[in-house]
Amino acid sequence: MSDQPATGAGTNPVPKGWKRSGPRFTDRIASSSTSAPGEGPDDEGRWPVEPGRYRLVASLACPWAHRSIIDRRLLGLEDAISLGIVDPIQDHRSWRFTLDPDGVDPVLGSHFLAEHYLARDPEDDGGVSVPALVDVPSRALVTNDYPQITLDLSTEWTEHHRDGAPDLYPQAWRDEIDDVAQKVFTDVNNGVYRAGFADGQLAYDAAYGNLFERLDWLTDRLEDRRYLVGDHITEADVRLFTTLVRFDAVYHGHFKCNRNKITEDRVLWAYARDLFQTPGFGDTVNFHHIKHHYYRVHSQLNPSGIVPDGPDESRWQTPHGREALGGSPFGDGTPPVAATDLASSHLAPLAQPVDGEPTAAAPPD
Ligand SMILES: N[C@@H](CCC(=O)N[C@@H](CS)C(=O)NCC(=O)O)C(=O)O
Repeated sequence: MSDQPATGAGTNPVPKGWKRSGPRFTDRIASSSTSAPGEGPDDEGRWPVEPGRYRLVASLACPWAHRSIIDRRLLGLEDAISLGIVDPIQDHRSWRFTLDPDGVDPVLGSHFLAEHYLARDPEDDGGVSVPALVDVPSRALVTNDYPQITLDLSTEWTEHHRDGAPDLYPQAWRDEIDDVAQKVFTDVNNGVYRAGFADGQLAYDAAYGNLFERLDWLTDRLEDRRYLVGDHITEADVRLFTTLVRFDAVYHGHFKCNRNKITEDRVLWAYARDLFQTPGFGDTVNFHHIKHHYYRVHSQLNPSGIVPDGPDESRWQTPHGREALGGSPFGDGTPPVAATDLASSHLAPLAQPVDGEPTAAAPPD
């Protein structure tokens, strides 16, 4: 599953313009690696699976990183792969560990994620993105290939999954998951960015048209089935959720995706709330980080830097009624039990509005 924009998506051809850069470091951590424990990648760029060796660096604001946070929690990989959370506000050196004491990541000992991109490639100047998996002993970035990262958490780390972990990428459903995820990526996950960063009216109109056509398609699909593919949560649901949960708070206004809100779509709103209320989803959503990132970093879209107070987050906890459709969230498995405070953590340094703070670099995505 490549997660690259397909051509001919939707019925509105998207003119050239804003384009996602794509991952540049595509090594994998894979059980098929022929490297011994402690060694680097084998000839195929595969690093050995080793609990405790790698650190996932993520932003709670970022929808692409959010996928890996959800999967890690659903699969119970917290003890195997540690998690570092960056400040949602980048500066000209990109993602920072300013939420940690003294601004230093306690495991990696670094101030900036960029240090690990440079440890991997001293010539690297191609941008720093999350999510990133870092090899703790060498401090080098292993991969920022976000679509592959989550698939590998599901399929390569099985030996370290918790008891009762769901199968997020079941063999029998992979073709369908890939197909749905590709459509969702092109028109929804990436579609909101195409609309928000469109460099002209035609590009915006096309992205907007494709986005809402695809949301209508999803509404039809989810009208009488609880999950996107099969009868329990899969990777396809994780990928759709991270965009839906940001939609009304950010994409509707900030990215001009405003035909309607998700709360105004009976089916998608119930579906999104069902997932939100499932352990592993809502408890990883940090609206504070999400809103502060988008509204303060994209100064070309929001020059004032004012962060909106709404929407009312309590609505996410209202009854959704989707149990009546059947299915069960974890299939034969069980929900994660370990608590997480990601939804409310790492707030202190952001709690004070900062007037005249340094202008953040405006990343392309
Ligand atoms: N850039 C990655 C996707 C991940 C991504 O866009 N992450 C954003 C945060 S939501 C980021 O780190 N952007 C900073 C940058 O690309 O410079 C890709 O297209 O492969």
